[in-house]
Amino acid sequence: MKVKKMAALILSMILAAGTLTACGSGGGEDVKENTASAPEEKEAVAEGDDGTVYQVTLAMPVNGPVDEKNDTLDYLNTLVPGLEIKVEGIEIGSYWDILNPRLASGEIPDIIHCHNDSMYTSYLSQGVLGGVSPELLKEYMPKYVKATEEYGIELWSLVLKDGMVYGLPIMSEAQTHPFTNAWRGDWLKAVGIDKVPETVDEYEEALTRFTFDDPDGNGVDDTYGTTLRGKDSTPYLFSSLFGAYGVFPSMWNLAEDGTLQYGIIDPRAKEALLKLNSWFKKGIIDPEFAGVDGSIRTEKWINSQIGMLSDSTYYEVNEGNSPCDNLKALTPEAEILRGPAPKGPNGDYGYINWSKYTNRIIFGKTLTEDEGKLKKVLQLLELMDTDPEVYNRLYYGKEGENWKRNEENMIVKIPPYSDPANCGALGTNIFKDGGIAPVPSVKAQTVSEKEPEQYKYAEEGTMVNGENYFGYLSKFISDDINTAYNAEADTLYKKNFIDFITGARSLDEYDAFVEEWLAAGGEAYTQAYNDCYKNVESIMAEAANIFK
Ligand SMILES: [Ca+2]
Repeated sequence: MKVKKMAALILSMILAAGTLTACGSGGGEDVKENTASAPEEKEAVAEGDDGTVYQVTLAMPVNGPVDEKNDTLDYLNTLVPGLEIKVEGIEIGSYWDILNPRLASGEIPDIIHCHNDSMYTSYLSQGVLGGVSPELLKEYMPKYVKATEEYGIELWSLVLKDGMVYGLPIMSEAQTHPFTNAWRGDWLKAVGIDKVPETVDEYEEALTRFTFDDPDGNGVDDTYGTTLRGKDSTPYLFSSLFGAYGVFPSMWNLAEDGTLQYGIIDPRAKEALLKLNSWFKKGIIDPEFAGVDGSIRTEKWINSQIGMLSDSTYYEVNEGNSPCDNLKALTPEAEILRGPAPKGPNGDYGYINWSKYTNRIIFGKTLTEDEGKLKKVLQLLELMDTDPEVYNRLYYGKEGENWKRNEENMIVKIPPYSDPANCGALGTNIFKDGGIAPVPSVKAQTVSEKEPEQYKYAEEGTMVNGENYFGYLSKFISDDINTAYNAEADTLYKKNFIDFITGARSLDEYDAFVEEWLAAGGEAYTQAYNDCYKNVESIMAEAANIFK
């Protein structure tokens, strides 16, 4: 029987509360909807060359205070003469709840940050959005278009319909290599292991010793090797272990006949489950894992209840993030090491990666209806997204006053601006939780020079490259198909995977489970996915053709 670390838990909760305050949701309703209007004084906004001042509205999700008059907005209004910009910073948790009724009533922002695929398809079909011709985009946003050529020109398929462009695809290189397992280096040393585990067998040995050899040296049997996100991320749970057997269960594989097949169909998924089931029986996986979500997982790590953080992002364990700072606040001697995905019996290994296709900035039809306004806004977006000086000013404030570069050449905020709660008057919270669509080179000059070292394991292995697994196709699948699949087949899949790991269902019945999944909607979904694959290929070809 494991002893619960009550004192540690309580301290963690206090720390978490402190972090919340520090992150500054700014206290409830005042951030619900911060409408930051341009200042009333007319001299703040210059007339454009056509003698007109166009009103422009940006809708952005925010998670911190944005004062009505703020420095970022004042600066934004100086960038392109003839634009008077209004920013609607809407609290991220209620973003769609607030936007949807407004759009339905015809109150449409000109620029909308869109991190929800189904909202995009829904707005598009409702006629809320406006399309821009690719020629106009190329003329007014040449640097942005050039950056997409380098990143992957097919990206435009995310915002393309019938030859018109309904927004900007956001480029996010970090999404193409996010995951890396993290280890407690001090625990490895304490149990006599002198290197970060690299194979399935070495993982098993370390997790076993973490469970039974008192790695924290307190004389109490109170630790496990690891926990898994059985509650909120079953399809991606310990994906690197599945990778060791050559298959990611919830990704798609191109079969020899040219069709896409869901990972769970591949019998190698069963091999990985057999291994996980044996580890569960051995007691080296947290027995509570079925109820563990992302935040409980992090809490167990912070409280030193587990020694390996699976499916962790490489940046999650950096200084400035809770899995690093809160762990070290409780256990100052804790050492965090990143490591490779476990190598399996046939030499396969690798972490899952999301694809390069991520979110969108979308255009309201109010923007595209007036070409004079549209041209100026495209110029504005070009400046915001491709000029590092403009980007840094909008996202961080003034150099030397609000931010500086550290020894790794990374942008760090100067206190008190490191706390978003103190940035209401500065206005930098406007773009902090969503933002516009900076090109990769602009984003790259803000991060640590050590980043490539931190994500190197995510790019290693035989299983890498998110595009190889077609997960991005769900961005193009209609809502009703996704909903129908999620209602039955996907629920059945998640329940059975947990049961196979715990042994509640025998893995002798794996083939029967696959049949049940197919019958419950898996087969129809596979067909829809394959149909989508064929369509998307032509949309991508069109995108590449238009923008080349
Ligand atoms: Ca112990």
